[in-house]
Amino acid sequence: MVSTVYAITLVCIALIAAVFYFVIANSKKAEADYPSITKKWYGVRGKWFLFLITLGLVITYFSLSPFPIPDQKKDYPANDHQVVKVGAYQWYWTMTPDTVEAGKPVAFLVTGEDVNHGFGIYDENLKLVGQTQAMPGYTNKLVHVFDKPGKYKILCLEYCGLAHHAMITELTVK
Ligand SMILES: [Cu+2]
Repeated sequence: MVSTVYAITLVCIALIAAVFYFVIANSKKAEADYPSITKKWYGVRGKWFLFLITLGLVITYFSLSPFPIPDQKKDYPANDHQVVKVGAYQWYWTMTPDTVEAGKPVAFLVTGEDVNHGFGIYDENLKLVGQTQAMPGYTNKLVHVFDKPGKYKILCLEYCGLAHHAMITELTVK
């Protein structure tokens, strides 16, 4: 068995060496053909580049509209939003109120009270439905409409110290 593997290894090494030899031996000859090849393929490369840029812009436009981040300069007044104030601490959340209604927009005003945290809302199947950063000195706004009533979990999305994993609370959607 060992000698068979040894023989196969030797054959493979010889094959790879032969490929290297072939490429090196033919690289000199091919240099004469370069001008005609480069003239043709540089044109193709330019068009391909433009195509990729255009494709990237189209994909970006359609995957980001509607833009998922709400306007941070806007106020989200309590008369047409359910406003929930969220504070992130090492290692717990404060959330007032902790119950909202389904079908109406909820504006979460999220801040970090000590270090950076990540405010993540998960549904009952632990699928992420919305998230924003919780940063000291800033109030980040997250607007979400809950389609389904239920118990949603709030988890921290940014490692913030020893008990990061224990930063769990619950949001009730009626
Ligand atoms: Cu945290």
